[in-house]
Amino acid sequence: MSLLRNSKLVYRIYNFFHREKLKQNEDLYKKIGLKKHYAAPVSSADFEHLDPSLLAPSQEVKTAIQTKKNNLPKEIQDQIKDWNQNGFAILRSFYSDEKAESINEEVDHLLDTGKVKWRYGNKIMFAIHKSKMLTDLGSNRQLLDVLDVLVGQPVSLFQSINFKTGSQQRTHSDAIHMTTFPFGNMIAIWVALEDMTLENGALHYYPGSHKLPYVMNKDFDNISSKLWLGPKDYSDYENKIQEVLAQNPMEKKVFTAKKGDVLIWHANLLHGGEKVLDPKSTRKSVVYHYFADHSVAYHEITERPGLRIIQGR
Ligand SMILES: O=C(O)CCC(=O)C(=O)O
Repeated sequence: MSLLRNSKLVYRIYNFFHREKLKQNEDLYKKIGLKKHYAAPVSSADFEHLDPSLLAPSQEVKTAIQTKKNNLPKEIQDQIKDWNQNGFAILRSFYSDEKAESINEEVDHLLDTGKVKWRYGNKIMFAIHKSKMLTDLGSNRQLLDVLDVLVGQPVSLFQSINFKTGSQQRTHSDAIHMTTFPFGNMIAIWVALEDMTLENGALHYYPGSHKLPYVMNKDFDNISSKLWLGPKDYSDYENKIQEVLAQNPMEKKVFTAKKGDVLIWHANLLHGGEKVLDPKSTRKSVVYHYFADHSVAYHEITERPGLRIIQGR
């Protein structure tokens, strides 16, 4: 990591000028009695002494969520019924082939017109800020209802990542990138925009792994100081996850999805991208991440508060 990227001060100055986007956190800090400036670095260490029930959904919210659940089509209720045990759910053919194709055309258009750019090699980050079509795909009414039901409270779209080739990302939990207090109030969906094969770097995941303890900075000795982020690299985190899996052997599943299928995963479900065996293959997909509205949102590894831009519906 470069010196600038490792400096807490740089992030703090940036955050200072984005108070509007940090308003949810600011209000929630007050509610839970956390004495912290809205622009200040924040990490799991800040919440260790706090009771998660401080931000538990009210009875009114619980009742509204139960009503939503009862109103979901029977087919979807069946598809999500093992969520608590598995930490994932698959909605087959949730989007039509035509919808997936229109998104692929939109992504090409965004790239051709320079509205979005590749980041970190093969990712398009936050295309939702440039495309209503992509925002709408991730804010589909029925989908949001399902996510609200799974998290147990209303969630809003936060971020999108588009891929045209396999990510080949090593196994991780999103909770190291997008974290909440209380834990578990982030949820993600992954949409197949074409058929997946064993050659084009399909997504993999470990059913039940969401029940493993969250791996946070302190768990791989990534301890920050007042001015600097912790000294470890992201690969140290990935190595730690391999250690956790060696100590807790689990079945790995590879999602050979069909175009239009959706995989939903829990904030702490371990997942990643398989090796791309055919270098000429494409693997078009989009991931969306959502935060519960009534949770503090932050990025554990960079200790930044979550700048929430999209209010969801
Ligand atoms: O699409 C993939 O292969 C992995 C994506 C992923 O792990 C993520 O966005 O968290």
